[in-house]
Amino acid sequence: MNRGIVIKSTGSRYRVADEEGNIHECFLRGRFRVSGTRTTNPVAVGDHVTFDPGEGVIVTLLPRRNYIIRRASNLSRESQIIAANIDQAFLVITVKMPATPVEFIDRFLATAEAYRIPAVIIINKTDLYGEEEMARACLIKDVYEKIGYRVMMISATEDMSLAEVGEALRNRITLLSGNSGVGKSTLLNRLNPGLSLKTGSISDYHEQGKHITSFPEMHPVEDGGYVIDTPGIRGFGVIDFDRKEIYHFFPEIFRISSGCRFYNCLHLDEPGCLVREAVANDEIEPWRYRSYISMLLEDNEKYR
Ligand SMILES: Nc1nc2c(ncn2[C@@H]2O[C@H](COP(=O)(O)OP(=O)(O)O)[C@@H](O)[C@H]2O)c(=O)[nH]1
Ligand SMILES: [Mg+2]
Ligand SMILES: [Zn+2]
Repeated sequence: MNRGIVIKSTGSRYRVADEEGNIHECFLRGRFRVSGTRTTNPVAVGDHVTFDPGEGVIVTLLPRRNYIIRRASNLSRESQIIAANIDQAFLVITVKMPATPVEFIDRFLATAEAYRIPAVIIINKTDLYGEEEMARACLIKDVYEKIGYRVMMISATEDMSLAEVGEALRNRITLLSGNSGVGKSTLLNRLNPGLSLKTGSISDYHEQGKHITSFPEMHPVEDGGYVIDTPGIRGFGVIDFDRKEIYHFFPEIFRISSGCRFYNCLHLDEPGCLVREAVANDEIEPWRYRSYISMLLEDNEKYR
């Protein structure tokens, strides 16, 4: 029996890379079951498996360190596993063409925190930035670095700081996210010229339409490791936050919250709230607080 990692899944067929990097096309026997999960797909990219290379059959699923899910459909209670065993999540953002809203960044980071997956922010297209946009990019870098996140400023097309990104990807499984058009495919192509992924907003649009029900793919990076591209999937998919816990996933808010007067303070309008005080004193970035409140109130509606 060989050990391998699933690098592509189409629902019924699985592409498995063994420890030498050789590729095997495999399937699951009809009776293959994974106990305790209610998912439409028992095996996902990133899964470690044992398989029989002669028959091309996946025999066992090895324990997962983590996995991320989305609901199979809006009406369904079943969920689909997007990927398993993720080491880190990279969010590609841009200040211009298109401008990524900070609330989008904050939701992504909060979800990564909830999954306990380290997150990194990559600010791309710096070659396009004038003085004003560069100041904005530096402010974003500063705000998130102070919270404790790693932030890189790059240009995928001009080859600026790409070695740093390549280094951070080495020997890890990385989920790559970001709005359409920020340069994810361009970045991956630069890091692994063998990939030749389609780039440009038009092909991207097509891909999103086409792949809505499909599965993500893992691409090898040159010096070892894999990047999971998630066409048509927004970041981590959905997560059902418990509204009382959302602030746990904003590290700088969580750190300060232990000093609030009430142990169950939601940092809305409670007396003796140190979080609001810190926002007023600019110790907490006001946009981060607004993102938190926005998630909190949205959740509120959902649970009413
Ligand atoms: N000027 C500039 N354009 C870029 C950069 N990275 C990507 N682009 C362009 O942005 C568009 C969208 O890139 P793409 O990789 O398809 O974005 P994706 O939707 O995130 O995969 C393409 O026209 C790229 O050539 C960059 O660093 N600088
Ligand atoms: Mg793309
Ligand atoms: Zn408070």
